Amino acid sequence: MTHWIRKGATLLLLAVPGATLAELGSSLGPDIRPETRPEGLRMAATASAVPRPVLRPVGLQDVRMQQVATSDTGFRNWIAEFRSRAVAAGIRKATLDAAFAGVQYDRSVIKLDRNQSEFNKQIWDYLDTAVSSTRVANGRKAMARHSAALDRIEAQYGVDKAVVTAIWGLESAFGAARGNNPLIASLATLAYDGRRGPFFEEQLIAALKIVQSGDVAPRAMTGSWAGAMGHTQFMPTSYLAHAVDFTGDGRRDLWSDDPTDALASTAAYLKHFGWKKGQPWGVEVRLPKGFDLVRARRSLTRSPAAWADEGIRDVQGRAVPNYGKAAILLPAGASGAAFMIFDNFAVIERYNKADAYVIGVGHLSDRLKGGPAIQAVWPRQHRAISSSQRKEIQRRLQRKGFAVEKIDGIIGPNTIDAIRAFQKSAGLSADGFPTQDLLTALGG
Ligand SMILES: [Ca+2]
Repeated sequence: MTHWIRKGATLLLLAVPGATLAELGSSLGPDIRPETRPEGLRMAATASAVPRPVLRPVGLQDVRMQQVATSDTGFRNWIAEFRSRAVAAGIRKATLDAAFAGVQYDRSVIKLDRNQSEFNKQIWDYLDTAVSSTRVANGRKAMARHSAALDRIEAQYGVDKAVVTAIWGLESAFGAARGNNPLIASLATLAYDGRRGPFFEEQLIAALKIVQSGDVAPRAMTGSWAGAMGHTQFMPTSYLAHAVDFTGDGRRDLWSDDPTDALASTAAYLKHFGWKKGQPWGVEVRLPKGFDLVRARRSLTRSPAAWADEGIRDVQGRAVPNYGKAAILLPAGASGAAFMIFDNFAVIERYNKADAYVIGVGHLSDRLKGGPAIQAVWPRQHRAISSSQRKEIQRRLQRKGFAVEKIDGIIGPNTIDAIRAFQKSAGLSADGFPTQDLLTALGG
């Protein structure tokens, strides 16, 4: 889990239209999903191997105006106050003494937190990295190396081992980039900083509970700068809720070289959120000419047979088997790939809500199993659009009378519907995808 998400904290947006917002923690990291997930998953951190589909916290501008607190004295005072809140939450004084020994305010963490790109990455650029030939090759080796553990994990949780391995690949490059920031210091710095203070304070309390449980020594508790831990980048609250000791040594160990507990914890997490055994995340499909693109939306689900009746087939021209109800997703709009996605797509979203991330995990898992690359050609001529351009699209839609709830630069379902309504009225393909061309078509 890498990305971050935080609760309540900020939302990040993704570039991909269908993608709505993911709250990620920060940009490249861990994830955690805020409110959608009770416990929050992780989000993560930056160190992850794959740049997360980018996200940028909403409200960054405001944040920049705030004075960044950097006073070490202020940090010390904050810790003193925090300790009483932690004690009230059940953390023993001895645990606090051990965990905070030598902890210092870490300016680099704040710098990373503020350093968010204004541009979202286009999905094809993200997938080039997320599912590169190197990652596929490394993933196949990792799967072979850990096949015994992965088979046992799949048997116990019913979650496709290739999906678990793919998450591992995106979160830490199969363990190569687990993050070596001291977790307590990073979380305390972010909690003190206050931009997403309550979220990070909750994570800090959870981290202290982990230390208190004896699963890991404070100094061995490392992670991404935003608090995502170990091979599959669990945030502390997700750890408390879902981590498992699969090796049977009495510790839920996400940090050591052996990824077994981390992989099992990820499978347990996906199972908890409703993974359906035997169901794919999605299947690349081709749409028939004349398909009404407004029907490509998450809220419209039909059986694969019903979609086949409309002429939707897999890339080999076959009807998709009946894996359960499915929606059609066009992550890059009218051009580029189309996917028939199933309920398991939403389960992977519990790791990171960005469409690009979920497709990255799903497609990498397919490739690990020997599947082919995505067949469609992406519209690589489309340049990424910035947050201010997304806001401008919303402003122009509003001016033309299309209902946009908020000018926030977040291309969520409401904005997508407004884009589609405009496109229909202008005789364009109603794919709801924000592009530079759309901005131009909307006029000044
Ligand atoms: Ca263990």
